[in-house]
Amino acid sequence: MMGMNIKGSVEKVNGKEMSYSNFVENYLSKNKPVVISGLMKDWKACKDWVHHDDGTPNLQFISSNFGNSNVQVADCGSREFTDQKRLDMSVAEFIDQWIKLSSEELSDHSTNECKDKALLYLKDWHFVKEFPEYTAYTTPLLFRDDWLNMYLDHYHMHEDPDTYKKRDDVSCSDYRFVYMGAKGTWTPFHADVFRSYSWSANVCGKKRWYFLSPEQRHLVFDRNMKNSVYDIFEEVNETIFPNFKKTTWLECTQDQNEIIFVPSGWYHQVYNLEDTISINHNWFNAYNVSWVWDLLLRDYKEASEYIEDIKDICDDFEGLCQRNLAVNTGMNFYDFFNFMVRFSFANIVQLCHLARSSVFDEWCSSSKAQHLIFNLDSTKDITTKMKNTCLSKNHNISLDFRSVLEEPAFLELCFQVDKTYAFIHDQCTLIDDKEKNLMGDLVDMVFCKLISTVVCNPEDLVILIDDILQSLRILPQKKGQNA
Ligand SMILES: O=C(O)CCC(=O)C(=O)O
Repeated sequence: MMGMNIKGSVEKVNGKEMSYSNFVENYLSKNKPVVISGLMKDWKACKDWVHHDDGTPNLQFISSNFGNSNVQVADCGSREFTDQKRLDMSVAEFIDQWIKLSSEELSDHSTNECKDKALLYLKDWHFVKEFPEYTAYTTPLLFRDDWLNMYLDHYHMHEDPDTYKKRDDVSCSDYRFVYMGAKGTWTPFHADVFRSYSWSANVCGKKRWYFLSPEQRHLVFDRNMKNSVYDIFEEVNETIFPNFKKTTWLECTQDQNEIIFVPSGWYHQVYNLEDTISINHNWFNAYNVSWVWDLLLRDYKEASEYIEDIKDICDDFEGLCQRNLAVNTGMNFYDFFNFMVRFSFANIVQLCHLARSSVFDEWCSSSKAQHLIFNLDSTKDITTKMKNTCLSKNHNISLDFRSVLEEPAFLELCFQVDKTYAFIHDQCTLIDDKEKNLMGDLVDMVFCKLISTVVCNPEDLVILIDDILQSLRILPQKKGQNA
């Protein structure tokens, strides 16, 4: 860490003593990193994947139970563009190589011969998607308000199956991962996908983290703001990165059974100080969804500038920019808008149920109702920012409330949204009977006129949310006053 200015350590707190609102107030809404203990007590992964005598990974257990899974493994010694080179192999092959390398390391200790061997790091293993019935862990309450994974459990991110099928099948199925690597494996300097939040839990081992706040982002880029530093411990070239010397850092060592919260847009570099297995999720919600849109807009501008010179000869320049955006960033404007529309509809359905099922006029002051209203308010803010883009000009977008309500995936999304906010706010779920038809439920409601709504552009969504919030907030009050 020669020459780097470490200004402090990431705070550590006991998760058993922290309420949800405390976490929101102090970390989520402030976008501040924290290490939390006490949230992994009953995880099956912590029992099955670790040797309890010495805390090392139980590689035999993982290989014999999940060895056939095909994964991507990073070669920590080889750089490929902005990341490490990736290799495809089975989990069993990866573990065989790990065991072989560590036994050679022991026998070659005096000769240093193992220095040239590749240090392999299994990353982004979609473990929950592949082994849902095993239930390796349960997501702690603090991280449950996860719009991204809730949506991806029922919908694909990309609407166009021909263009994106291959990518969707594996890499975009969800953002819940297992990471496994020997001591010395590491992750280069980066900020997370979509500028989402992430949490990362150490099932065994120790990690060292180095953090740079988003306010200092400009200091780690080259003069054109195109490329950022890859490895903060390499000699950073001052001519290319003239401002790097001005950076200030937070550091921390994350122990076994601790979970680190990585806020939006914070750059970080990570080292496994011991043989380590971790579980991590990327997610976003009302507090950081603006980061996602800001990134999409910035990446879109970059994508269109990059191919500016073919604009005049290109039949569908806009379409090409959006395809490139989806490939490079992981989603494009249309993917994001479709997501926002469906997620808003699901929140609206929940609010309608809450309003109808409550006998009290103050139904909308319950923490669950307030959360749903907050979600819709933030969705409205983001959608307002989308108004002056191609989304307003494309006449092929059409999401009507009635058809979406009839999608089986939407029904499932509604159940999950209901369960999630009931769990967070310790309230009962509203929709008990899976066979119940949501349409039928809504028919007798004053605001069912909105069922005929068709959303064709961001403006329509803004109007819909405004309309719904106004009706829902005002109607119960009026009812009370009339009674
Ligand atoms: O554990 C690692 O090696 C990297 C994890 C990471 O970058 C993250 O969770 O955002």
